[in-house]
Amino acid sequence: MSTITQVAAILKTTDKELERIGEKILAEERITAEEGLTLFEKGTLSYLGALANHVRERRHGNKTYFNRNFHIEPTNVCVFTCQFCSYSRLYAHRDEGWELSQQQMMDIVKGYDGKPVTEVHIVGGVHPKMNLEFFTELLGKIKTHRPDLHIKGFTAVELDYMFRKAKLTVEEGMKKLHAAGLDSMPGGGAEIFHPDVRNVICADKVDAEGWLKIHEAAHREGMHTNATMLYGHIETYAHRIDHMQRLRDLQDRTGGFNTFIPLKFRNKDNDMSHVTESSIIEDMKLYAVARLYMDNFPHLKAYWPMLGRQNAQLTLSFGVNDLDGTIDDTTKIYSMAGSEEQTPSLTTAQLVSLIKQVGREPVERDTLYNEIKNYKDVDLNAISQDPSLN
Ligand code: V47
Ligand code: SF4
Repeated sequence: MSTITQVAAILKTTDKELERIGEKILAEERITAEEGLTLFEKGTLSYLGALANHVRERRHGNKTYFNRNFHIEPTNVCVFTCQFCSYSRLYAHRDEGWELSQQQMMDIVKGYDGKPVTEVHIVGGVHPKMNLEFFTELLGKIKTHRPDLHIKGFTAVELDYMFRKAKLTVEEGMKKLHAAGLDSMPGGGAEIFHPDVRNVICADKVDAEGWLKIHEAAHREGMHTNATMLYGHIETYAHRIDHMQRLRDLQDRTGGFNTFIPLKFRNKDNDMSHVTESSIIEDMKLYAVARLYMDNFPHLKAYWPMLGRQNAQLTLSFGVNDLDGTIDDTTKIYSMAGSEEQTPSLTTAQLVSLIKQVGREPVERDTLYNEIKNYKDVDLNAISQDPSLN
């Protein structure tokens, strides 16, 4: 059955309100905040999944993107006290954490010499001594060593702190980092924008307006950025819609966002351990509504280290068209919060086969979604025996 027939069949069996929203989506009309809320409240998994899959295939066909990247986490020492964070150590307890020197970070970069990675993702805690100067120097060193490596770095939370300490405006700070070699920004630190939730889970870091202002400045500088949403804790459906609405509004103004990345709250070893994690069904519904609501975001990403590999495969039927990357990493932010993925690293062959196993077309991309290689017709045995893909 084609997607269209499938969707049509489902639309017939549901209530009038859902049917009307579904028809709007099929006609490529934007849905309102109220309609988004209705999808969360009344949409069944199969209904939302069929619609989201239709939209995903309308945009991207069967393509599922990934990139070859590695992460650097400069420190887990952090001046902030986000309740959901299992990873940070306060400055007063910095002996329990780690702080990498520029040399140590350059050693990590040099460890990838000759390997076909295209991106380094740099993100960590907010350390009071790792300032704008420290990071502009680091960016310069990375670019001198490997000019073609795309540097995606720093959440709006880290930048807000750095710019304020350096007494620079957001625009001035962003120009400086861009000139030093920063190519784009990841989407972290967004959490839930609504103050009723933000003031409970991460009261002391940059607020919604500050986060959005930094991303807007990056877009005006000609850089692309991502946006996240930490979901599945104390927020309501209305808070999720409010969050997505603010992002959709900014995207209407700038067009600078590449990817929306819902991040599932994990509850191990943090101050929100009493909060039950969301079910897989709720996770899939969230991905589907995100695909339907964020109509001006080209890409929807599932971050497999947090969801687990099989659930990440499942999201590919609920609107997702990107699985981040091979990551090859010592990333601790999720393993410390209870993710199944204790060693978040996949070879290219493993990632390609995960995507192929669910009938999708693996496409290696760079950070800006330029296609590097389509693996549709590549034999899995050939991939696993190719040393450059391990
Ligand atoms: O902002 C922290 C999240 C984010 C927990 O842009 C948690 O490509 C779940 O933003 N349970 C940082 N999540 C990571 C991030 C990211 C990751 C991958 C790709 C990109 C991208 C961005 O991690 C934080 C916070 O929302 N986080 N603790 C937790 N217990
Ligand atoms: Fe610091 Fe980020 Fe953890 Fe918040 S989530 S405490 S800003 S490392």
